[in-house]
Amino acid sequence: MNRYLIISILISLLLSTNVNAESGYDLWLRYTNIQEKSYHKFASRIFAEVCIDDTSATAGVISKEIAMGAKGMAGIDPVFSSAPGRKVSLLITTNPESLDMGHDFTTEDIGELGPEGFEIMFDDNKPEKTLIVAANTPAGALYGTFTLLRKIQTRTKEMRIPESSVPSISRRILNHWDNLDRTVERGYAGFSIWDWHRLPGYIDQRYIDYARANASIGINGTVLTNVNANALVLTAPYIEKVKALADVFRPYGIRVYLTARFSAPMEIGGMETADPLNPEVQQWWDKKAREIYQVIPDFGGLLVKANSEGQPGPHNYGRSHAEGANMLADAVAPHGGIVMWRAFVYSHESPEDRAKQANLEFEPLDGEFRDNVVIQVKNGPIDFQPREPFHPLFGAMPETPLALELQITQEYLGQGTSLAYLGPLFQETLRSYTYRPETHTTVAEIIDGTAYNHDLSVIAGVSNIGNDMNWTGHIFGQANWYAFGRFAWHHRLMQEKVAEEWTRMTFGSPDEILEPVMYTLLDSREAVVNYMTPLGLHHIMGRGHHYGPGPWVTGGRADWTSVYYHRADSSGIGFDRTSSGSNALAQYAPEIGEKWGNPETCPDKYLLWFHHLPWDYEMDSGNTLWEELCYHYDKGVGQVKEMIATWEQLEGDIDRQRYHHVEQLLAVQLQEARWWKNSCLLYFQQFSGMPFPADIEPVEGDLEEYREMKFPYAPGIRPSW
Ligand code: GCW
Repeated sequence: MNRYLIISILISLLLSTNVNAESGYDLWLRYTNIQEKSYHKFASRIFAEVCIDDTSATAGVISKEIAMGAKGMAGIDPVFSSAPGRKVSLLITTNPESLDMGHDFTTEDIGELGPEGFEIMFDDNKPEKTLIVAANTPAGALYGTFTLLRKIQTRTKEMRIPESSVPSISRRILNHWDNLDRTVERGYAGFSIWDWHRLPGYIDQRYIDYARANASIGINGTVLTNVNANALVLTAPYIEKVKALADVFRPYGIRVYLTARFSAPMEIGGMETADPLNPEVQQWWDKKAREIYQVIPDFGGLLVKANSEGQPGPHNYGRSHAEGANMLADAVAPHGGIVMWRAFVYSHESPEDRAKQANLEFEPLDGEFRDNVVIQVKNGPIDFQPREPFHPLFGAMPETPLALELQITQEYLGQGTSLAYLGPLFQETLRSYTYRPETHTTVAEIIDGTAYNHDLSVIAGVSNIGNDMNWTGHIFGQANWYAFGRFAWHHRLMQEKVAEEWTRMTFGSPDEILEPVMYTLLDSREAVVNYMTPLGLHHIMGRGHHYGPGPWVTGGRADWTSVYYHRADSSGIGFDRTSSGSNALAQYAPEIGEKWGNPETCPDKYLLWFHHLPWDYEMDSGNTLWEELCYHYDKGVGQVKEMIATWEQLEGDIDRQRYHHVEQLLAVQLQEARWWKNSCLLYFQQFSGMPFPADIEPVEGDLEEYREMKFPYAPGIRPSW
């Protein structure tokens, strides 16, 4: 063998044993070498001499990021300076007024960029065009820098590099459902990344990488703890640990928030009550807030789940949610903090349809909340299903800022084994028309504050992050973290664009990679809807762990059973939420009620959410409802088969490690899709009494066996379940 061959084999061996390179740890921030000559040349020129006209800690983050990007993508080490004036190729400045641009860039524009926006532009005045990233603050400059790096990573043409951007929503927050013992409720990517035991002394590199990843997509807040809260996190030793994290995150523009257990004054304060109208309880919270802010001056505020699923709250003392929220709001207000009070409140003791309960509880309180309270509402009225209509609270509380809570972790969409890109789900929710106050008002405009003129705007995503090497368990789960951040920053983005960005950054740009990965992403959520809960079915997953199908689940709390939601019987299937049923539809604007209230005009995707219809109901397609249901389940399985075939085209084009990871998980997903289809169709057939269409993949298996399957060690659940 010749010498050169041996050396090149050795080099490739060395490269392939670099664990981080292909484990997925680097997420979308891979900065791989640019192959295309023109882009390579452009990157080399831009990153040659970089001036960062800012002295904050964030400037250090910016220069490190640029150094990494320049080295990785163009193979160069930039020359950095901090004094503007001399000739540079890239100027990053937080003093935009000092620029002598002489063209359309004015101080006025800069004013409009606010505290987080940025502008990227070429200074045409200089012969060798300088690229400028200008912002009013270090955070704005950081977002501009990441945007520039993304543009180069995604091979945006030079002429399309200029951009001016301001976030649509001001607080873009991850919600971690992480417990202090490091288990993660509904977490499918290992244990919590917060190593509470070793904090504050030990700063895990993960914290820094986490902050970097979030900043790169504009996330500016993180609630560290589970909404099913543990009061201990509010004690002094934990506040010190939280401070250590806050210090790491600050230069990345990220603030920390915590969940507040409503009964904390009793659990850690030795008090007899947590009644929000009791002056001593109020004083306890005031003092607690002072203590937190003394240690963490930019602490974001508190997130609260009260009087829901066993959590304590103001109802325990006969007080309203407004009285509870306002007490906490008053405690944090002097320090600039906010309270995010969740609307996910329902009780099995109430005879009302669970889908109606949040509106019944919160609508009457509109106008009673303090200015620094935001009501955090899940995207739909039940619970993060593969598909739900938007929550009827959006548009129903004009006096109160409402936050949108999305679930990034795939509790109900296949958990850690399934590929389901949630961009379409996020987009569908954000763009839903509420008809309040105007015909064209969307959910996005309710939450960004423009519809009803609110300053406070919040979007939250329940995190899918854990200590797995690749962060999210399934590598494609990273796309959902990415998509949440991108939509939070700019809620009018197209989910296809987000998918393309993520794909190019994660796997590279050549067409032979881009097209198949995009195809797989874009079809995946609808595939899951089809094989789990088509035509508006919902909440028919396994009890407690929510893993796999469980349409037969009955007994115990009615609103935690499947039969409560699908209502299948010999007369038909679906939940009648029209005026002849629970009338949940009346909580929407009349235009929506009219359209969705009639099965002829209700979109198929919501049909069984709002209607109980006979098995032989004739669908638009000409099929009976039963046939249509069978075809949807079958289609879902077919879509997973196609995803597999598409993925197989990538063998050899994607590194072995990530290829094989996805290949194996897709095989599991296919088994799960068939399991869903077979068990649901066998179960529902008992009621329809109708045959399966001859042209679907045969329905196999034994219903009894499916019912008997147990998963005592499914991840993400509380030991008490
Ligand atoms: O989706 C349900 C989950 C619970 C969760 C709850 C909530 C944190 O099954 O695990 O509790 O919602 O959002 O509060």
